Amino acid sequence: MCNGTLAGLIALAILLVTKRFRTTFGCGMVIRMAKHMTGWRKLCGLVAALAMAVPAAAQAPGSEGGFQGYMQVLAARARAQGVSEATISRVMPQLTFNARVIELDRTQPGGGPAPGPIPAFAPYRAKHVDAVRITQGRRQYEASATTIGSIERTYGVPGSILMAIWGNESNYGSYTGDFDLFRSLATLAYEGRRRELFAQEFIAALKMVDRGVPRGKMVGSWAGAFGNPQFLPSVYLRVARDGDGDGFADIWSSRADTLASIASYFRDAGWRRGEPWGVAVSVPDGLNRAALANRLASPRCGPVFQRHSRWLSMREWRALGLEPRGGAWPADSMQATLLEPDGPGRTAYLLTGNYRVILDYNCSNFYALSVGLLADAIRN
Ligand SMILES: [Ca+2]
Repeated sequence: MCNGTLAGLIALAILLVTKRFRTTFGCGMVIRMAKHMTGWRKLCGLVAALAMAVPAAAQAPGSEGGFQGYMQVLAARARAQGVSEATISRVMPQLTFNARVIELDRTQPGGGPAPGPIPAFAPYRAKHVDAVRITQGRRQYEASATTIGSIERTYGVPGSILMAIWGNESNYGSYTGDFDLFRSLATLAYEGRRRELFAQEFIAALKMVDRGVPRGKMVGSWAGAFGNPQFLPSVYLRVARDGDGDGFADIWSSRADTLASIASYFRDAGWRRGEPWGVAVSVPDGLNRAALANRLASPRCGPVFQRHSRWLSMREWRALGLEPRGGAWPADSMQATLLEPDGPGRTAYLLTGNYRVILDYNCSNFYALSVGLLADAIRN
């Protein structure tokens, strides 16, 4: 059906007599199109032709008018959740739609066409666990040794893991993003692909300002993550900690605050003190993988967990002929799943419950393996 036909015809009549329309689009083209149509189809065709002639910004879903209307909805929700009027009126009236954010979102997994086959892990590892990142991690670790000791005692998370998260998220703070967070979050909420998620994060960001975080600090990635650990606003509100005792959880410029905040995240997500994240192993030829398949479907991050075997104890894995590639076996009773990221015959990993905590931070096997391997390299 052709909607808005009457309004379209009136607009068309006005435009047909304007010089601007004739020069930018050309009556001849519309008339040529109309000759091939009859009745309502002709009317629809004329209106469609008119629509093409109107600048895209005036009619696209990302229009400024629609965005500003949605801002009123978000402001009402924020008020209902106790955000102060001062913060709302300070932040919201200046916001505009950011088309670049939507462009970037559409290049993400889930934002465009279905992904192809899973790539090999080895090239990813070479890029993310490289000599420069290891050396920088060791240097940062040494510079923070006292702070790290205190954080390890308080939270039970190894400093090497904290370093590896920091290194993977922002290359130890060297890039943290320069998008205005409110503008990004409001745009992503308005666009609507994951509206509820981003609407909630937008309101959480307002609450951060209410809590005293300077407006100028609210800068980060296009997707709304910010600071050294690339937290989302709701994560900041939940776990950010003041590690250096100045009263402010400064995950943008304080190393102690950054590391304490990552440790706080990991403790909350269930990190078990004293346990490894996993161990690299060799798998014997002829291991019956079908018998080890995981038959549980995970409600969250399904494709990530699908690649893991079912849980067995280290003792059971040893009995099946697996061998650690350097280092010793973890405790016999510890449970682990098997992941062979590059298939049989290549390095495989036995992964503990602590690996799941890294996945909680960022649900990707390649990410979590890189964090674990970078942490091991920094520590050794
Ligand atoms: Ca602080």
